[in-house]
Amino acid sequence: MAGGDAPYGWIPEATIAVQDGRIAWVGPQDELPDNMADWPDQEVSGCLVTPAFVDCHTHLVFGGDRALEFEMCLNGASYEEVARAGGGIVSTVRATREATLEALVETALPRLDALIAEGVTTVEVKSGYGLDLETELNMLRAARKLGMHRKVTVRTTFLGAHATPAEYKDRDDAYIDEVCIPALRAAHAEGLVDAVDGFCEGIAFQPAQIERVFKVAQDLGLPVKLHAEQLSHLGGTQLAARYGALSVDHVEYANDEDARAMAASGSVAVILPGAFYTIRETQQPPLDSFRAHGVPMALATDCNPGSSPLTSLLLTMNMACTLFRMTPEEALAGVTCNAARALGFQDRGVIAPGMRADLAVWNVKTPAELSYRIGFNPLRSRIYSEYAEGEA
Ligand code: DI6
Ligand code: FE
Repeated sequence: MAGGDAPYGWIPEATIAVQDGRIAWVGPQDELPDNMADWPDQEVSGCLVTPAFVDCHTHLVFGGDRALEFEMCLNGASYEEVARAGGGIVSTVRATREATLEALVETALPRLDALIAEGVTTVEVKSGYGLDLETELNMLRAARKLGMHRKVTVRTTFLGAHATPAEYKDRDDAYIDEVCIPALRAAHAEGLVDAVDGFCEGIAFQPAQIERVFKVAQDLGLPVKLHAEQLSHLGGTQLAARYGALSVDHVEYANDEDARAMAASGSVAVILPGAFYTIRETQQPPLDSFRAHGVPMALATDCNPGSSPLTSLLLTMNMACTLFRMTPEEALAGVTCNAARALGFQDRGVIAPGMRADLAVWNVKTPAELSYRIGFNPLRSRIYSEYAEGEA
């Protein structure tokens, strides 16, 4: 599987030459350059090699879980009753504030291991369940530690503008100015932030409030991304495009004008079927508009304890195809090259010379099998190129 004109960029009977952790050459095995012919080789027959997977949108680090809330809802409780009973994001905030840094790492590792078991080598992890300065920093410290405990690349995203905490009830603006922005500055000063995100939604923050956070991100030289148009159309996508966002995520309620703006800004549409499925949303993201305007589409688990307790990119691919009619070729690009682009990486997600040798070897005959199966993991092996220094 490499960049090229064939569907999926597929090269049958291919050879991939690797040197110092990077792809040196890829092509039909009978065209291997002579100067590489005596390189040590590893024969893998009857399988498919793809770029290793990238999960570009996760909330992997958090305290507690929301299983009880799940049960309450299925026993007929309304979202409001759940919230009054202390459920929702608020309950995760409480558990996350009570957790030690070590506990945040220990509870996230099994979720990360589930992703790694399906060929993931790069994962994005957001803050957003602390909603006070120290806990937001602790979440990002925990995210950084995940990359020391496992052979993966971790990208961190500051999401202080995820929700307004109870102590700032009905004082959203004060929370943005007194907690969110100071926490962003402190996290950046500690080297904990690779990008800045926000939740632009009626139940969270208005575009003008998000823009105050984006202005600080811009001053700090940090790229932005945004949870936008998930439950309604608030105009977050246009704001994100104005700030050249790496990605706009969820986008169920985005429209053709939004797709046009994203194409102009080079933003990636990150499609999150796990949340659509869990909250039983009915509005589908405008895939035809993204296709028509050439907006790259990525897929991610959005792993979080409330709206998407999902730790499988393979199932995410199947959901995107079955629920949104994404093609298997789009789905594979969605968890490789487009997901890498949503994180600002240019050195992974494609098997091509100069790219990191982050690879996944699958016991399948065709790439479509990766999206076709439900709850089956055909991974044979995962190759993480820890020797590839820096970016290409
Ligand atoms: N959108 C979502 O669906 C999650 N956050 C967001 O910005 C919800 C997170 C949770 O319910 O814990
Ligand atoms: Fe999310």
